[in-house]
Amino acid sequence: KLSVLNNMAGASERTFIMVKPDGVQRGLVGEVLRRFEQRGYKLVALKMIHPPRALLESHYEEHKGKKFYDPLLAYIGSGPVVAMVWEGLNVITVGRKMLGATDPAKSDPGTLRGDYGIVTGRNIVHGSDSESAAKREIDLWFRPDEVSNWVHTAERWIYE
Ligand code: IDP
Repeated sequence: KLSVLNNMAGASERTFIMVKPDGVQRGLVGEVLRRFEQRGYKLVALKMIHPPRALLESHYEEHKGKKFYDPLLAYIGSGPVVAMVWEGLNVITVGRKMLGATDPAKSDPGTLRGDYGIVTGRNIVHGSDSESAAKREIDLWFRPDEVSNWVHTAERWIYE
């Protein structure tokens, strides 16, 4: 029972993670999934989608007007992506650490971008950077019925 565990407060935090078109083309979908899954996070939504322009304009609205905006939308819209929602304690912050820095050259080895990327414009994965971004992005990419609530039977071995 969840309520028996001591350190599960906050374990329902969710983040939006996306394998970008380069990650899909390079066969890294399984690797991204594997890392989050084996860390102990719970996968609650997953789909492949070739994102329409309007969705990307909304997703990247904070970058509108920047010099990398048009190339960014062309890049992310160039093929299917794998969108997912992961749940667990501190998953937003820890997920960003698992991704590495925006610029793969500044990402530590052991991070996804640090292991598989070289340039910022092909940095393989996206992850929400705050609670408000996570909520906004999950609502943008998934309908409520596409997100599953399920009990992770290993959670008493993941949480104290
Ligand atoms: P983040 O994805 O690590 O949160 P943001 O600054 O929000 O980083 O930028 C969103 C995405 O835009 C980056 O992941 C990257 O794909 C792209 N991007 C950001 N800055 C540049 C740049 O200077 N050149 C090319 N692409 C960039």
